[in-house]
Amino acid sequence: MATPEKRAAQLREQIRYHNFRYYVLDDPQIPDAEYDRLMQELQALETEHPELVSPDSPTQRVGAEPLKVFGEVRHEVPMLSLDNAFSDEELASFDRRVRERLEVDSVEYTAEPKLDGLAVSLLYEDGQLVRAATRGDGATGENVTQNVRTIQSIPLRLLGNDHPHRLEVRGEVFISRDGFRRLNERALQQGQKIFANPRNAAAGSLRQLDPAVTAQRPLEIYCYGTGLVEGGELPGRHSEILQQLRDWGLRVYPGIERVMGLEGCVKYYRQLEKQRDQLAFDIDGVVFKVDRLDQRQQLGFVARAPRWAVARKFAAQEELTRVIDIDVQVGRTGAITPVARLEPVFVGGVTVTNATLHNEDEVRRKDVRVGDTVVVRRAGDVIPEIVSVVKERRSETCRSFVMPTQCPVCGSDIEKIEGEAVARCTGGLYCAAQRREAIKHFASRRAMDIEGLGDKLVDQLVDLKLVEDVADLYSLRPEILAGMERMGDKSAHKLIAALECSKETTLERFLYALGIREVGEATARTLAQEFGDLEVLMQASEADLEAIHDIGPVVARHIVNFFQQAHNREVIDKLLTAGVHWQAVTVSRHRPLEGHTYVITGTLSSMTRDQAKQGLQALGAKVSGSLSKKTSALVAGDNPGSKLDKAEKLQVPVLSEQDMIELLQQ
Ligand code: 9MJ
Repeated sequence: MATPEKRAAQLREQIRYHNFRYYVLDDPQIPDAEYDRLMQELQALETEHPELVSPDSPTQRVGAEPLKVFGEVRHEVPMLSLDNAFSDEELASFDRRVRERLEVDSVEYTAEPKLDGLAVSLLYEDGQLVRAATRGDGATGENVTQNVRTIQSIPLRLLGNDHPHRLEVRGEVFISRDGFRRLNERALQQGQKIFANPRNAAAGSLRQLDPAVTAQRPLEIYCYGTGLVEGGELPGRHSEILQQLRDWGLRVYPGIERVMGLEGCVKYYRQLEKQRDQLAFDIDGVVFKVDRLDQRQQLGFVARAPRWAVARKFAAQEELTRVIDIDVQVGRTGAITPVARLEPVFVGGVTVTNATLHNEDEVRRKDVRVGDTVVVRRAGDVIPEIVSVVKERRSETCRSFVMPTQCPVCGSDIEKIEGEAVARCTGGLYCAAQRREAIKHFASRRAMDIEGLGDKLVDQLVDLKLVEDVADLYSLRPEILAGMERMGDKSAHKLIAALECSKETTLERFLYALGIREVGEATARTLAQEFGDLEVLMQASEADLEAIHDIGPVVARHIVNFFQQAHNREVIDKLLTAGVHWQAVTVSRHRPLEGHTYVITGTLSSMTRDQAKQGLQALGAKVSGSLSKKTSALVAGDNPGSKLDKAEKLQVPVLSEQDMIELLQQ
């Protein structure tokens, strides 16, 4: 007779294996009743011998107490998002860029369905699931470990014993169409709110504070990649890594294929598009990824998406509805956008009541009139738009849109500059609509990240003149906030805490938050890195700004204009006085390689290509992936490939690794 300890281990091993057959392979080997008996025996053993319970025991999926809030997880390897391709042409450009950068004629891709769920990161240490997190903004996500543990298709312990010491697996958590239907049926029976679509249901379920609730939700996963890998190695191709993940008991979509070149991608896409409605779950496109990891490394990434992958989105979903009215919205920079108010219509998983018409020219081009029957499209999570008018259904009473000459919010003149598509309200921050939008932008996640300051609240604060500029936010008092609609004592105090917390920021976030025209996140970062100091930037001339790579005359003028306005300087002063602060940014002023462009090829022996790149950039150089006559020099490591020949043809100087090191040490 086995000892209780041995028997428990045996049972766990068996249950783990049958879980894998059932949830991952969808191919159970034993009847449910037999599985239940194994589970009951293990539960009985663990009740009798609590010291035998281990966190990765199959009985321990719902163990934890409800949380108050989710903790934060910083992703050690950022979770990138994907660039989209909305047409075959865009897919072809992606493939062309990849081939050009790699200097090859054809590339092998893996093709996988693009699930419409939530990206998650699963961290395994020595084969045990130790942490799970949502993607969040890609840099930081929420710790949802205890919820993820309740998802049966996610192993608490990997099969086999040849895993890296630390392995981060990434995938999409979702709810199948059938699961979604059952979930909503149950909600209806219990008089609860129903979910709009499977994606919302999955998001809502994963972000439950009580894991016992999550455990009741039919969440599933498909894994599609890895992040951090330490103490071990993975194969050199994405397709092989996916196979390895399957072997470790992780659930990977079985229909993922390796395809050759653009032609292979298009063929896979067409096939899946046809099968889309027969799949058990919603997908919104196909993801193509360069299969060879060495090629991926060579391609790198831009902003928040890798250069080696693209999501080819399916055609948008469309429905018919009627235009009830056309009026205009005033944006943060005064841009006047005509908006069609629609009879509510369910399209792409949500009820749509408004659609943007972009600008006056667009209204004319599409000839949309009040009363028209129109095709509305909602593609993925993109803003709904009117595709076309069904002219056959137009009646005599349909009325054309007239662009107002005065701002509907503040009454200031609307001006349209020759050659520009957009008309603007000239009211600036006198206009309540512009103030409102400026405040929303200031508070937004990627700017000052003030949690709990929602759009509706900003509207009230501006309407009641409690907040006239962004700095006024920091003098709000909890008693006042608590009196607002849909606010209470608790949320008021939470918001005050969030405001307090937002005061500690970075120069780049602060610059972005100010909402200077044409200064997006990337420009804000460049400005922070180049100037390092707000005061210095505020004194900069257009010429100083234009001297910076990436900043053109229009942006430079907007920046100088912004800081020249006394009003803006006052607001900045008020913000700093309120306690908004950031850590000093160190800038490298020694930029001897400014204006030079380098290309690096081949394998370096004393550093990685990334390190070399950073070294050159720190001295002001640009590092590019492709050679041209304008390239200052090619740095060639071992096995340099065709770039070396090309450099010789173009008469571009070639540096050895040693030459580059000497350059860096200058
Ligand atoms: C989805 N959503 O199905 C990726 N994804 O890869 C697949 N998402 C992804 N891959 C890198 N299949 C970033 C995101």
